[in-house]
Amino acid sequence: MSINIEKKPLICILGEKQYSPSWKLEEQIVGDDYLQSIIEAGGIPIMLPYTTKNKVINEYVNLCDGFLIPGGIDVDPYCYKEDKEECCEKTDIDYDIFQLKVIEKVLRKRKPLYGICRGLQIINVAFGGKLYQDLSMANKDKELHKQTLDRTLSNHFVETIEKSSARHLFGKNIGVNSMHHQAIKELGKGLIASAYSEDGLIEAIEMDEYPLLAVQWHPENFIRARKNDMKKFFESLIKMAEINKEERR
Ligand SMILES: [Mn+2]
Repeated sequence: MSINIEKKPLICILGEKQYSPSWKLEEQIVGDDYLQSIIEAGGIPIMLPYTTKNKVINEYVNLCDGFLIPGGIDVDPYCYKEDKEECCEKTDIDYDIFQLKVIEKVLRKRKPLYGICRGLQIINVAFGGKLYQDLSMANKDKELHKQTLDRTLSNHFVETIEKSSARHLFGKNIGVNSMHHQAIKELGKGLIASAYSEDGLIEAIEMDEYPLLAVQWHPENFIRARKNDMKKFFESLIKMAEINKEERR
């Protein structure tokens, strides 16, 4: 059976480099839950390898119909004009530059852009926003947001704001998992905060009249546990990618 690429939208996920001690070489990876979620929601996942080469990024941005920035390491505070504090964990400025380039090019092409966890944070930074380098700097309970529970279980509630995409997809109150130690401190210009945690952190961002949605939690892990409420996040990305693809014809 052949896959009909004409019909299904191509969803680009940004890859990440990881050193493999057993093979003694660098590998590029994308988490399996992201890939499976995109497949289940009706898209074809494609990895954009971590590169800062404009030509390569342009080719992927032209090729793909929707873009997903996954979770990952901390964004270097240099990107939002702050000195790195000790509480900030591992960063990689080249990785940030790679993702910021992708975001800029995707926005210029007006293609759908979705983000998860670090994805939300780097999108916020791309719009000029700032982050808490650690939740201790926000006087928040770190355990509420960095759960010890299995990733397929929810750890706190979020409330979505009226008339937002987040409300439309998930309803007013949802239980979410939480694996972050950073969060949005200042919202980027042009972004809307569309969901808040019970202790007041921004847990979702979106834009008016642009297919952009990012969440601080990990919907992809719920899908593995067959909790299909979170599948709507991916179905929404694929729907936006389909609409965008149609409009370009
Ligand atoms: Mn959280």
